[in-house]
Amino acid sequence: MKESHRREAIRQTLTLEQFIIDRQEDLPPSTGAFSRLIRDLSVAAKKVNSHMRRAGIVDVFGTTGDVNVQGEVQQKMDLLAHQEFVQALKRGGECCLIGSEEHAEAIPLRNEVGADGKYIVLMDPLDGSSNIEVNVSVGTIFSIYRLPDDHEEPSLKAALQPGVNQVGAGYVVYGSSTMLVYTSGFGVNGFTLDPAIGEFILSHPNIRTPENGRMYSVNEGNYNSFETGLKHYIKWMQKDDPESNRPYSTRYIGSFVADFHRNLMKGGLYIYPATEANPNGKLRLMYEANPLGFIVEQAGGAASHGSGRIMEVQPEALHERTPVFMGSPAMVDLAERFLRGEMTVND
Ligand code: AHM
Ligand code: MG
Repeated sequence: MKESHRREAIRQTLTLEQFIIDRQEDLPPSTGAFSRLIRDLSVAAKKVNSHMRRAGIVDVFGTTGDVNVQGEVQQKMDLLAHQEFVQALKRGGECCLIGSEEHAEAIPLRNEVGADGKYIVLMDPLDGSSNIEVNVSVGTIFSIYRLPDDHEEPSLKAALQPGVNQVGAGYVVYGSSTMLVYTSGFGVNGFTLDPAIGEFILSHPNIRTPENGRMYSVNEGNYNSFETGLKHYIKWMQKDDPESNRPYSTRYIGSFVADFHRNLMKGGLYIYPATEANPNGKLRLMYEANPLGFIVEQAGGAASHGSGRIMEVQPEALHERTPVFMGSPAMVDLAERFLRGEMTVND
């Protein structure tokens, strides 16, 4: 993205809402339902942001004392974020079914008065929440599907669609500024929250990720339980080779949205592979891998589970996990080659 395009976009003060309405007019026939859905999500994001900005002063730190469906300790902010998004989607009426990382079952909304929404929203309301207490960036991730025509009533089965069926996906990063980045399958655009007016403003139009990068993000503490091909790839990235700009740098925040956002903008590779503790990887297919996979592909990148495209996986359960290799396409391609044993550290 050219800096001059960015500056021009900011000068025009195009709000997220206006941007979506403009786009919608380009794509008739449209009922405006998708625009309203994104607006509802953005309102919830603003509310979560406002809780987060006061964390440390108000009582949102720490755990609820419960364990979520993943067996992870639930943070108070996880629950608060989940409640804000569910409430916004219920109120908005465009969503018929929610799947949330913080809730064991899919949540149907059709029983709500007057609700006849056509969209399914799957989300991780607050990713990386264990980082909040130490003031590290966290994020929200969402994935949007249509209720299939043959499912008049929203059910878990209707939600189990492969990522290629997504009609929208996005994330919010609560970082040094708060940004919402989304795609509806026509490129990727980023909006920065202007706290003075409480609006997301188009600040990063048409985001493209670099073809290659020299940063990789992985929890290297798990190195001993990585498969051999991955060990070779990591050692290869650490090797001295000025011609190919090696060694690369490791950057790992431990907050997927933040690591993903940096790599998207600067080029790089995010890896969460199978490990001994998590034989299918740790990240969730439906809440984390598919939406960020859709975004990275729309920005010119790639998302693989090690031997194929994440978005083509047919999910069998709402909370299922997948290994993740996503980012600059040249780096994802190399990862797959190392995993197939076609390359070794000596290449
Ligand atoms: P969460 O959804 O429960 O917050 O867990 C997902 C997080 C990601 O944000 C992050 O990339 C990963 O877990 C870090 O895991 P690890 O501490 O094993 O490296
Ligand atoms: Mg989470």
